[in-house]
Amino acid sequence: MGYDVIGDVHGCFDELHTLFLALEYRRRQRIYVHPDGRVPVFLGDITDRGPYSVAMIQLVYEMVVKHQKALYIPGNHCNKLYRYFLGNNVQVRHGLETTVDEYRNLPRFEQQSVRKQFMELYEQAPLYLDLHDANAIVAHAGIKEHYIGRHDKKVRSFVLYGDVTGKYDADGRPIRRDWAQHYKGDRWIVYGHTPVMEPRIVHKTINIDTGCVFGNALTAYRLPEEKTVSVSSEQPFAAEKFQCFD
Ligand SMILES: [Mn+2]
Repeated sequence: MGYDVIGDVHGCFDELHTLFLALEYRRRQRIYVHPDGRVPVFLGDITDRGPYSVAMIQLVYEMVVKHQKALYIPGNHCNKLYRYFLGNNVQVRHGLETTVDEYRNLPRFEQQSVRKQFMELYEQAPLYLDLHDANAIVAHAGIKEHYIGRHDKKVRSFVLYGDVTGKYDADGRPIRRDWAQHYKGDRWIVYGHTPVMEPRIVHKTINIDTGCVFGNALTAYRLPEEKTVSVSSEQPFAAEKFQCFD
């Protein structure tokens, strides 16, 4: 089976459309399908910050739940949106405000349908994916080798938020440990979550969050080919959002 793992979309529906065409998918009614039956994998954070979060929910729901032509795992933004839809008292900031704005501007019947679709998508999603036939694990913020197979609280927090220290830098961003440096496994770990200017390969890990919503690019990682495909972002560039590694 061929997989196309797609980095954090964050509501950048137009760039996703362009990426699907670059990957030779075709639009069939409201979804995208590949003539060779390749499977798109969304690695979380499909909404927030970008212009079309509601359209992203509808598309991913259709592809994953309704037509079962794609796979999806949640990111931290998905987790927060889910808690918002549950009625929990979450802070509507850090990008969630754009999704909530779009949602509140929908007619009531459409609000109900979008909320129901997202909750169903989220509830059916595994925490991370083991793509056996591609020898790869897909997890939103990555995963340590000895966490694979586990689903406890510690692993759950790691795959959603990454290897955070609980401390913040001068700009208020969480300080993270670089878990990828210590990865020694032979399976690919495909992840996103931390925006980088170029796909970042360390051992057999690859970060494909190339910060589309911050004006850089949207990236897919193709397996088993081990090839990245990127398309340019149409969003304004925000250099300060990108992580630099030495
Ligand atoms: Mn994230």
